[in-house]
Formats: sequence, C-alpha cells, structure tokens
Amino acid sequence: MKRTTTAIAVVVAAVLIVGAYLAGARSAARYAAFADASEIAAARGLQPAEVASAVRSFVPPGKADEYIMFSSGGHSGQVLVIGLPSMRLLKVIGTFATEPWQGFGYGADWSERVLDEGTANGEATGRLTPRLTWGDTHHPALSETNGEYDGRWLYINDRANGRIAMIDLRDLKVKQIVQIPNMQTSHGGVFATPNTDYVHVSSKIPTVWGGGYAPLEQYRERYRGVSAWLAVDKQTGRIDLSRSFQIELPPYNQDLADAGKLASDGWGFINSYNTEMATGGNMEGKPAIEAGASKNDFDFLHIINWKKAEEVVRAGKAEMRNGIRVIPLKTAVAEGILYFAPEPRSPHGVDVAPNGRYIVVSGKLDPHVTVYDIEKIKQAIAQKNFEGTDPFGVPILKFDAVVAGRVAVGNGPLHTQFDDKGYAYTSLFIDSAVAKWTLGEPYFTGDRAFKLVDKVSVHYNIGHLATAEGDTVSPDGKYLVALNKWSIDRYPVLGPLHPQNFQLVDLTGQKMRVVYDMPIPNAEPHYAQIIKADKLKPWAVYPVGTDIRTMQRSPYATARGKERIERRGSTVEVWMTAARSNFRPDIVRVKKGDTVILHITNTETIRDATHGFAIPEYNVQMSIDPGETVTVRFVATKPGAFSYYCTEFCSALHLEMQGWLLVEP
Ligand code: K7E
Ligand code: CUA
Repeated sequence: MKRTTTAIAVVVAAVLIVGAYLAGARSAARYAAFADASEIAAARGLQPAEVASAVRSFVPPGKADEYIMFSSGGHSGQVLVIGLPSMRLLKVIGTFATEPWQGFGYGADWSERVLDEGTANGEATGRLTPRLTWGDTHHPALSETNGEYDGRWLYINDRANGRIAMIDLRDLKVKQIVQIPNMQTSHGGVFATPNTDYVHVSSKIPTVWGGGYAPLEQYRERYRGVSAWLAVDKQTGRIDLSRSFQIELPPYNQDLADAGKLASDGWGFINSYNTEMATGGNMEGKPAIEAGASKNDFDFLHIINWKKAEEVVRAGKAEMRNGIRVIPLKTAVAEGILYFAPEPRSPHGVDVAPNGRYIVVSGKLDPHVTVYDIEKIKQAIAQKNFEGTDPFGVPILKFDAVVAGRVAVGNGPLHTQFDDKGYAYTSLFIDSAVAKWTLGEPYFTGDRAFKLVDKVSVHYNIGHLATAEGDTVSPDGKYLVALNKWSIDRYPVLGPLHPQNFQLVDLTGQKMRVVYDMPIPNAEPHYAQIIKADKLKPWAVYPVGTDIRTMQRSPYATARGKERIERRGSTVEVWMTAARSNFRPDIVRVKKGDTVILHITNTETIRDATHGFAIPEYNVQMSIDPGETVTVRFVATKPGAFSYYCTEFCSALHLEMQGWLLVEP
C-alpha cells in the first residue's frame, strides 16, 4: 500500500508539475494539491497506471473537449456526438429514426419532410405513410476542403437501406435524407472526395438490376452492385441527384470504400467479398452463404477513376436509370474507369494513407494487411499489366505489380487508421487488439518500413477504430478510439443485452495505452470520425424567425404581439409565439374535421431557452429552439378539449406554459 501511494504521488506530482510549469504557475498551493490527490487515489484503491489514465482523459468541469467525435449509432438509426478526451456523450442526433426530444418526426414540418423525402418517392407521391422510421447508420463522413475536415456537413449512410443523410453542422440537425436509386442496401463509403465534390456510397448486397424480381438462378445476369457518386451543392451541402452518377458493378458484395487523396486524388477504392457469387441454399443442398463466399483465395479491390467517370458522364455515355445517370459496366471497362486488383481472402477494410500513396486492405481471413501503391497501380494500368479479366470483362492487375508490402499484424484485421508520424493502426477483431505498424517511404524506409511495432489489447472484438482527424491529409495522432463490439465483463451485468464499448487509446507515447472505457448503451456503432473541436462553429441560438430547413428567415415568423388566428373555409391557421412562460394564443378553437396549421416562433434570444410543444392526443411533440419558427399541420379528426403544453422545463413557471386546443364536435 505504501509503495502504491508513493508511486501514485510520483505520477500525480509529475503530471501536475508539468501542468503547473506549462501554466507558468508554481505557487506552493498547487504543490499542496499533490498530497491530496495521492491520498484520494490511495483511499480509492487506484493503481498508479489508473491514476495516469484518469489524468490523461480528464477534462475539468466547465472546460471543453479538444476533439469532437461523430459516431455512427448503428441500428438506433442515430448519430452520436462525443467529446474527446473526456468521452462524454454530448448529443444524439435524430437521423434516420424519429427522436422525440428533438421533435424529429412528431409533427415538425422540417422533420416530416426530411423523413418523407428519405422514404422512396415520399415527396413525389405526397404520401405521409408508410415511412421508414429507422435505419442502421454506419459510416460517417465529414465534408472536406483540400483534404481537411472543414466542419460544414456530415454525411452518413443507412446500411439497412440505400440511403444517405446530410447533417448541417451549423445546428447539428438532419437536413436531407436521400434514397439512392438502384441500391437496396448501402455500405462502402461514405467518403467525401477531397473537396467534397462528391460523397460516395456503394451497395452492400447486389440488387435486381432495374428493380422487381429475378430468381437467384439469374444472379449473374440480373443482379448488380453499384458505386454511387453523389454530387454535393457547395453552398447548402445538399445532395443533387441530377448532377450525380453511378457505376454499374458486378454482383459481388462490395464492402468498405475510401477516397483517394493527394497522390491518388481522382480515384476511389472499394473492397469486395463473395466474388464467388454464392447465394446460399443451406436447406436446398447448397453451401451456406458464408462457406460459399469464402472459397476463393482472392477477391477484388475495385479501383475507380472517378475523374474519368465524370468526363464519360459529361460526354453523354451514361444511361438514365430511375432518375440517375448510370455508367454501364461495359462502358466503365471500355473507358478505363474500373480496374480490379486481387486482394487476399474476404477483405473488409480499405483505407487510404494521408499522402494518398498507400491503400491498405485487410482480409478477415488473412492475418496480414496488404498495402497497395497508387504509383504502381497507375503504372500497371498504363502498361496493361493484367492477369486476365473477371467474368464481366473487368481487367485484373497483377498482384505483385501493385503491392508495396504486406505486414503480419494478427488475426482478423478489419480497419486501419493513421497518425501524423507515418504509423498505421489496424483493428484486429479476432485478437481483440490494435496493431501499430509502419508505412513505407517517405515515412519509413528500408528495413523499418512495413513493420509491426506495437500491439495493445482492447475489450473486446474491435470493429472500426478512429484517430484524431484520421481521414484527412494531415491526421493529428494523439488519440485513437477503439469501437469494440463486445463488452462482456467491463460493466455490471444489467441483463443479457450488453453495451458496446468504446475505448480511448493514448497515442502520444511509443506504446499505445488504453485510458478510458465508455459504454454505448443504445446501438452498435460502426465507424466514427474525430474533428478538432475548434473547426466547428455551430450556432448557439437561431436568429429569431429561422426556418431550420433553409436556415433563412421563415415566411411564417411571428413577433411577440403580432400573433393571430385566421380561418379560411375548413382551414384554421395560427401564428403563435412561445416565450417564457406562455404560448400566445393559449386557446385555439377549431371544428371537427378542420385542418389545423400552427406556425410557432420561439422568440427567445438566449442560449438554452428551448420550448417544447406537445398535443399528445394528436401525436405532436416538437422542440422549438430559441429563435426557431416551426410549422405543424394536422386534421382535427377527434373532438375534445385537449391541453397543449411545453415539454421542456424552461422556467420557474414552465408548468404553467400550457394551453387549450378545443375541437368542437
Ligand atoms: Cu466493419 Cu459496416 Cu464499417 Cu461495422 S463495417 S465494423
Ligand atoms: Cu417553455 Cu417549459
């Protein structure tokens, strides 16, 4: 015990001395604190390493985190926003699933429109239901300028459907959900090209090409994968399908994808598995899909020249298919848009190094990462150094001609991230570990290149990992978050459904060190991206009267004292305000069968003065942030005297913030 206390005192003292030195404060009072801290640590039974970890991730109350992590929320359908290094959950963004606190999908017109547009043809047919109300968020992608995160927009795909959402980072709300044509399920990407000309998503499971039904016997002929290049409006961040295009792909299972940058700018990369085209039938005398799909020694890394694809589309060589231009597979081959490189056994992750030169692929069934070199790829393409074609005529580059190195990292390598010093970090699902290894030149040369240098255990079964600014041309290193699938014994058992486990790994030393565990109790996240917090410039309040769909002044904005109720035929339209602590008007009289339209402006101008507006009987629940103007419309089908009330505890007289919707029979 004595030794532990002394050791803790040393650690705490060392940390505090450095801190005090940096702060330029050397007062005796500060040093007196060490003794207190070591006593507290000893009394709590903390080991020195634990104290050091605590100090590494600790962010004092009232202070802000250095980084913000945007994490997928898996099949919660949401996006999680987490501060680093504190690992505090700061926000859950209602994205593909309705979210009552934020009033997302409970009447507020902006949210209804987003959700409707995100359900096939929702807006075109004007239908309100049925509507998709959940998704499986997978891969977030921050918008980029010159290969750096620019803090403007966040895109994330829905693995369950061929969908992508755009979150506006001015207010961290979803402004658009796009149902991507010709795509049943999505996976690869989302990545943004270095200047966010496009965000890319590719399919997961091949789709019957052209829609409808085709028997599995016609899998080869009738099913196809697709790579979608979704054009982004540089002013609004919205996806414009009319400027977007797709590339038809063979019916393999396309998997992860990443964008080229710098040396590989203009290129995109997609992994694949099941190039066997197994379709299952384990009750019909055929191998199960997982056995059938793991037979080949090699699958294909898809190498796509998107700049060339853009030209081909401009030249009018694409076909319209369900509202989007599609480059047919044959054209993609003929025009030199699509090449394959063999990749060992059922690959999963593909990740492009910061300088764009190296493309790192990991195979679930191969204990190596395989590193491709874009210079070699370009050379092999120029020299037509092919080893034949796949059954669809796509040229296959010679493996040895395009590989720069292979590194034995451990079992079950999935995904790779990078730091600022030329190291790569690969998640090992089966080993439950992260492997740190060296990239080739210019980072490391000769014997020192492509060498495993460190490994750290994580808990347990890691999927993705994310490093600070990890997908940019200049990652920060410093922190890595392991997104672990299983937590097993890390938390109290609270029933058979266990949380996922995020672990913060400190990268500042020679050896990686796990310093914090964060349970994720509402989802199975996949990927995350970590941005420097000061790159985000979100609004703290809206200018009064803002429509959050357009971020402009709403035509329905109403000032305090200008409220009114108008009836036209069987439509009752109300211009209402909300401010501490009342709604004006607080009585709205309508008749059964009337269409009711409420425009409510929260006239508050200070931070945090959000009001709610709920009419429970009509399933209306809105969050009206300071300055926001929101509209809700419904038909008063049921007569009665219904109270409406503010759902957000906003003031001492919050409980009095209520009113009456009188629906006369
Ligand atoms: Cu590896 Cu869907 Cu990105 Cu999960 S995928 S882990
Ligand atoms: Cu407004 Cu409570």
